[in-house]
Amino acid sequence: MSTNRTFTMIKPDATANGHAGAILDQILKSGFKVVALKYTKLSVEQAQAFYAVHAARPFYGELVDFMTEGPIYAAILEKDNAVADFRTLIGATNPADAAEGTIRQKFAENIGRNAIHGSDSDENAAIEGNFFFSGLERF
Ligand code: 3AN
Repeated sequence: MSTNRTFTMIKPDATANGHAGAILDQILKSGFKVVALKYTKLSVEQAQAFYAVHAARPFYGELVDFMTEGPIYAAILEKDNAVADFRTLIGATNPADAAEGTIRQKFAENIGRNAIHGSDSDENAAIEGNFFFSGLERF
């Protein structure tokens, strides 16, 4: 059921800083099940396409540079109310505003280098999951 799924990336900052294991542990302990998971590195073209919705924003170039600077973990996750519950788990976009104990409060550097992505709607969760994973890669 797509309404029970979300998509995430552990971004290059958190991956390079060795936080991926702790972040995955917190995700799993919060009740999310892994449907698909891969360790990969986005090309500039892939990052531009993934963030095309932000193409007009002033931070777009910076965002593409950041998201292509190193490898990431991409995953589809399953849980009741997945999109909203995952946004709560990761915290506000700006880690300075993120609630205590959230992934961004614990692991993010700043609003640009903010450790983790979480889909903002069921529709985008499906689009983003399809961007990274074929049907054969989901269990
Ligand atoms: P979220 O990831 O919390 O849904 P969005 O969709 O507003 O936030 O932004 C997408 C990504 O763009 C963020 N995860 C962050 O990496 C980057 N971003 C957002 N706002 C800024 C900003 N003011 N400066 C630099 N990067 C930003």
